Amino acid sequence: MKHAKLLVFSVLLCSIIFSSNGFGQNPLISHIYAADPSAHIWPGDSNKLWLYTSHDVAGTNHYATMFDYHVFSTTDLVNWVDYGRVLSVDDVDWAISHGWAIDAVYWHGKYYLFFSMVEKVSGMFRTGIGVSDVPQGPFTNIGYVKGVEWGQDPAVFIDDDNTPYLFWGLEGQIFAAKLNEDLLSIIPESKVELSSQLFECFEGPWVHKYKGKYYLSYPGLPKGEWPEEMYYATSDKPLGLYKSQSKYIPLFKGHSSTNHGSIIKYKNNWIAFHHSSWLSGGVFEERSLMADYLYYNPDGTIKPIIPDSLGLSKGKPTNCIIFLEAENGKAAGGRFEGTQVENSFPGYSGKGYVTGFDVRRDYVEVLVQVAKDMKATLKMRYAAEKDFTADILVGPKMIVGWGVLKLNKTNGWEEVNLGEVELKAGDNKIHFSSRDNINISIKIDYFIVEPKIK
Ligand code: FUB
Repeated sequence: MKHAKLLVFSVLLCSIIFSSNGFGQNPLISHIYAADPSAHIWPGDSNKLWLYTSHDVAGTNHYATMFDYHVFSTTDLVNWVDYGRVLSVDDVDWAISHGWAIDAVYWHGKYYLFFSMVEKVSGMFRTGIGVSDVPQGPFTNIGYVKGVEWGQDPAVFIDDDNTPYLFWGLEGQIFAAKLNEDLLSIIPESKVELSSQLFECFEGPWVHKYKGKYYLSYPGLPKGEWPEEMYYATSDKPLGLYKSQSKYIPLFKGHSSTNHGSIIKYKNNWIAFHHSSWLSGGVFEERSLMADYLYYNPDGTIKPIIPDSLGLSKGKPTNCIIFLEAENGKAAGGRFEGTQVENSFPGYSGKGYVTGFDVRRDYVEVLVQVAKDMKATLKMRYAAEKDFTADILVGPKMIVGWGVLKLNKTNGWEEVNLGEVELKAGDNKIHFSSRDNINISIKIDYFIVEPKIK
């Protein structure tokens, strides 16, 4: 309780420090440190906005420990869903460390995650590719893009004629090339280095189109000095020549050492996603997601943004739940043992559920990642033929044992509120098993964690 009060106090303090307007929407997501947001709206659902992000590990003050990625979605810029871990260095056989910036693309019916990780054998950054049938992942590693060396900070841009381009950049250089149809390699003769056309450029390219022009935005180092600020350049063609414009997110209060962002039009508004250190409260610390409306001048130049805590919801309190599919297992940092994934229950329309809790040691486990110690409400969707007793343990390493719960039989699928749990900063597991299981069919569909931030 004391902790919860402290947390509420520090969130309020942040709002007061960064704006006089109380609750707002920056930082955009308050339960997890995340950075490098890539925003997308996928074909077929213009109502939903997706964010693909990297993840700063709680308690670290540098980027060498970055290990995994998250996906978020919203349909109203007020209520958000965090789908948990969607890929980690552990799931990428060729990689060893540095889960840095990412992007995603919908291509021929599948969703591809482009990510930067350091390769085991060479020690250099590669541009990895993961694939999923659904936008929220998890993603399965399928290799890396051939022809790209030191491939940090990928951004994929599909032009109106359906040509796929890859942009990437690191340490003062930004490159671009056409991708081959399978996305797994670039067309070497199309490769260009754009750095000399981009004032102060350092890394993190992103391309969007406005009124027929290509806008290449990127974090740059003013006069070669940290921290980064956000700049842009414009061109009539995706591969340049680009004309340098100006900064569109200059230094602001509570910036982090880096910035990195994406620009997208959603429901008739242009939005700039980026990051800061507002949630960790310091400079050069763990980063948090930011979003601000972006406006153009009549001549097509971008009006500089001064981030404020009102953000996209214009001060309306926002909400983000963590939605964890039981069947995702190891791909999302979870596990199951003795149980199996099925999807044949009559009337079930999801991807899968976990069943087969035949003996007490059979279990399903999901991973919950948060920035700080916090309380949360835990919900679960399940189906059971009879009343039963469950063991549900929540904590970093199961050390915060939480409960033996009597759960009722259900009438088909039911989502139930299991009560309040304590989460620790960093990785937590939710571990479910059943005590009295003989002849009982139990099916677990998903868990929902609702962090109590405000
Ligand atoms: O988040 C890790 C790295 O920091 C990114 O790849 C860079 O763009 C910078 O934001």
